[in-house]
Amino acid sequence: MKPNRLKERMLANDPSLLNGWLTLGSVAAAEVMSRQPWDALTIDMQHGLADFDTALNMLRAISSSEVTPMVRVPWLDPALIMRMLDAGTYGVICPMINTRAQCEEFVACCRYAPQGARSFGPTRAPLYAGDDYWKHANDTVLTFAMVETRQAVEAVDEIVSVPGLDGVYIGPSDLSLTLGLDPNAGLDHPDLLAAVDKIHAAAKRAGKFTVMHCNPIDYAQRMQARGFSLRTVSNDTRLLAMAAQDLLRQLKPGQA
Ligand code: 3PY
Ligand code: MG
Repeated sequence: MKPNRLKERMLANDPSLLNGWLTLGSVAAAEVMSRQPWDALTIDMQHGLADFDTALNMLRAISSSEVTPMVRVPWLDPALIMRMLDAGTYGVICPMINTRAQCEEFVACCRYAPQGARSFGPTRAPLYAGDDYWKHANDTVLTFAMVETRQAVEAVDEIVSVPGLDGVYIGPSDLSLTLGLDPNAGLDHPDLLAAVDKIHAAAKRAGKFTVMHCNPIDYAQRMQARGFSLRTVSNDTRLLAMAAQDLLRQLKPGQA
């Protein structure tokens, strides 16, 4: 089976790993992004614009490069999680995991028996991964539970102890909301940072990876010192808008 380069680099504790975030639901944007030296690219099916067919074609675009393809599914929905796995994603990020039972259900969806309850029928995955996909998928495909609520922070030790879970993915915007903070402006609030540090410490104690979602680029720089396994930085929509703004500021000073 084609190795999961992201997993290999995370296991090697490479501190520089970056994940790009695809919200536009655009195959062309996914293809362009996959030609940049990201370590992983994630198709956001929760808040992004991709439906199943588009996400499938985005996976095809990404997997014609060396970048590891991942998907954030819209919810803890076994049917869609298993379809995205069959479509060949090498990582699944599941939002709003608040309890150990939800985490167990999520991981079971991603693992073939005897470890889990994933149904067999990997239609596209072997075309990308190789014919022995089914034998090695359990150890290769990454599972990340999003810890992004006050409730999840309180249950974090139970969540991270689920066997087969590879790591936690911290969503600072939802976490801010449930802590009573501004989801855009509260990113450096001490209460949020204390919750982030608690999640990170629990994951480390359990031997799991931690991924931090960083929308602003300078936030990703500030977060590097905290030693996350992977940082998600910005997204395709923002990058396009920022590049256009920068161009217009140069060519139409005073107007943009
Ligand atoms: C959050 O910050 O809540 C996220 O889900 C990141 O996309
Ligand atoms: Mg969220």
